[in-house]
Amino acid sequence: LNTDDPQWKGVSMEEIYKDHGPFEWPHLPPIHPSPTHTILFELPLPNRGPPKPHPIQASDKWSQNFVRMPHSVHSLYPIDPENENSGGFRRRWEVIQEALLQNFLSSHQLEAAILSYNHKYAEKWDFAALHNLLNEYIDEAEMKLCLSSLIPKVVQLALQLPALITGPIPLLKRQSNKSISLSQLQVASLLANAFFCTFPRRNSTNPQSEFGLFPNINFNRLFSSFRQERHTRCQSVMEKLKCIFHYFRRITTRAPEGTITIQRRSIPKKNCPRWDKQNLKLPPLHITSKGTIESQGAGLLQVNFANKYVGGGVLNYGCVQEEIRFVICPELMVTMLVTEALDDTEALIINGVERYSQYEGYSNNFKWVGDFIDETPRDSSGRLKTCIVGIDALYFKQPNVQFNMGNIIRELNKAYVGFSSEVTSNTLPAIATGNWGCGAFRGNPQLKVLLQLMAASVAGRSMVYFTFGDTSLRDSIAEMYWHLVRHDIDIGRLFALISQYQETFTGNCTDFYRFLYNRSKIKPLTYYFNTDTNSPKKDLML
Ligand code: AR6
Repeated sequence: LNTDDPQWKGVSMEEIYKDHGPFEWPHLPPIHPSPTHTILFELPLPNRGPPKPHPIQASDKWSQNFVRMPHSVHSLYPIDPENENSGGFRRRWEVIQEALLQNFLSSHQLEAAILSYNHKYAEKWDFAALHNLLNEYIDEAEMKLCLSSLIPKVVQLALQLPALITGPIPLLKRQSNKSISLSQLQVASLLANAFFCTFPRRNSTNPQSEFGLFPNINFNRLFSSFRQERHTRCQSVMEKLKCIFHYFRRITTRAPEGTITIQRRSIPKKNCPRWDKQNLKLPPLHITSKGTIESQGAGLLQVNFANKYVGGGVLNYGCVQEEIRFVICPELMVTMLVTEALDDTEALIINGVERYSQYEGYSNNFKWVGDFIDETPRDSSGRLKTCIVGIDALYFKQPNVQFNMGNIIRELNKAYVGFSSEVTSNTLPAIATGNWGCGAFRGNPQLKVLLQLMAASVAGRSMVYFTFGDTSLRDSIAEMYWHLVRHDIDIGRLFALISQYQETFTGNCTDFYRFLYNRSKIKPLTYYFNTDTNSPKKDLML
């Protein structure tokens, strides 16, 4: 073990980067149109300025397989919303334009404008979080600046949607392998529309409705996430809103010029690896208690600890890994517009999103602390070389359920789908991950790290693991890792050991590593001795 730097164990970062610079690896081939890849801007990219929309001649598809756009000629609204059946209909986009093109003097006027084209929800939605942010949380001068300067710019951005997005946006539905590339400016306009809650058919809470299996996209949920009895969680809602306002400030000050690609990957279960038959060894591992996936995982395949409804609680009270990533890199939220809930063998890969905010703290203590200039270089298709993969772990109410082989295989397959790549190369970027499924979803990190390592091995990648401040977890994983490596335990054998553990399982998963040590021939010295006192462990003295 390397002991020069007490923060990390395993192989060095130089070895992980294989003597490349962090950004020398391509994650994806250049953007190229194909039946499974929709590109909403013109190629080749201009030398400067934002990409031009594609196609040049706008086309509007109002159907099940595409985003129902707020400016579609098919999106209609009753002329007399109080009395839908009497007065006929007009284009909803006209109502939206009229409502938003005004000088807002208060957050309540903004609320009234949003409700004027969402009449059905006037009684259901409240805007308590938005009111609290503007009228209590920030000072009066800031509030005035926001309403008089920022909001009109966000309105302009939202209303440019028909000029910016000229092609239909396909939905990334279940069991499909599809990609969409958009410019960052197009994403900004879509998010400005989400901010003003203009997307039609996306507000029903009925799971049977057309978009019942899609995440929320309109921001009304976030604007209403403010209840006094949830005081501590409300603070993080305020801070998330600050991140989002900051993003809009940045992109309305200077239009972003890059592009992003969203890719849904779906591998049928029958094509997932036979875990009992794998004879590959564990991949190289760098494990550290310091740093975060988004900062120290630069250039690597960064794991988003996702919800099957991507974005999780970002437009609600949620404020853990996924939600924080989504508010510091708000372009990620556009995935919520297009991605149907992920199935067991599906993942979502996003290339090119930019980070705009610095933060500190976590969960209830999360705070926006200021601007962040993202220095990540771009690839030849205009994407920042940031690659994020969303994989949703299982939620375990009962800890022992996670050792059922069905669940073990589900998590192995899920990680494998996220980590595998259509590019076959022996220099795939390593995975930057950590306690996936072990926070809100209550999994066991000692098990989950092994499952992620097994999937990484079969996918042909090394791993950088962040224990998020936990030094004893780092040490226990590093010790187990070297033990397995020293004993030449391959993936199939490790799978068999885990399944034996599950058979003898007594309902208490704290003895999992002990079991693994026991079943392999030679035990590490720390199995017998307390390292701090160098004395034999009492419970082993019998
Ligand atoms: N870098 C490295 N490790 C981190 C980071 C980070 N930036 N942030 C957190 N961790 P959690 P889950 C560690 O609870 O259990 C969301 O609502 C930290 O130890 O976010 O898979 C999603 O939308 C933390 O306890 O992931 C899902 O609904 C652990 O990672 C749900 O949570 C797990 O982070 C997923 O829950």
